[in-house]
Amino acid sequence: MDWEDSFTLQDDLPWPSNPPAFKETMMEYRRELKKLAEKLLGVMEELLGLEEGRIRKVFTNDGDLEAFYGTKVSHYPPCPRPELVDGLRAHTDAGGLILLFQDDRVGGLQVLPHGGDGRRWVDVQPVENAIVVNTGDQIEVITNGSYKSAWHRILATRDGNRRSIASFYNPARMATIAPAIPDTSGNGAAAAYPSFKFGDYMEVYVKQKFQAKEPRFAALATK
Ligand SMILES: O=C(O)CCC(=O)C(=O)O
Repeated sequence: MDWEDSFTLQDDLPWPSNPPAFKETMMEYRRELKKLAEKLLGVMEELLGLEEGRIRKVFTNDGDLEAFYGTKVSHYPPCPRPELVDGLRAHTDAGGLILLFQDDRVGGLQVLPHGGDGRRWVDVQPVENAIVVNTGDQIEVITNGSYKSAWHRILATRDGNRRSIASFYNPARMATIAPAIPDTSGNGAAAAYPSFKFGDYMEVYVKQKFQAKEPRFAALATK
């Protein structure tokens, strides 16, 4: 259980009609964030030595499909017993690039840095007008582990209402995901990621979201 309420916005789903400016404002926000996500993917491609647009091509099966783009609006209300429950339990995100506009007053987001002992959570402090960039499991596969998906969680708090808006730029469900660059870890086959359809990955993810990601990759490798 998580101490969170949320709803998801997509262009082709019904939208709340109240307050009246909500839809127009959020549509514009989503448009701008989508442009930012595509720009950031371009920067990643350049840094990885991939041709321009390569990750987008993977997400869309070479332009035949539409990348998935959704926005999750969350509210973490005050919790009388925060020692018993998380706002949102630790997980990595399933998809591609996640752009998070988090509350600028009420904290709670923590990440588990790579290269640490794997147990020390670090606060992502609220910063006004900042967007937190997070990479999901599909970016880990496509980059062959160069960009690992980040473990994160939201702590429940006794005081304050935390709000956040997370925009998910993900592959199409029928897109085929596979590493697009060679493995540079030096671990050989042990570090290899499988190839699969994103929709098949999601079927495993919904059942195992709050567990280690490696068994999810392994489950897809045997399909
Ligand atoms: O609410 C947040 O700040 C992050 C939400 C999140 O991690 C998620 O929905 O996967």
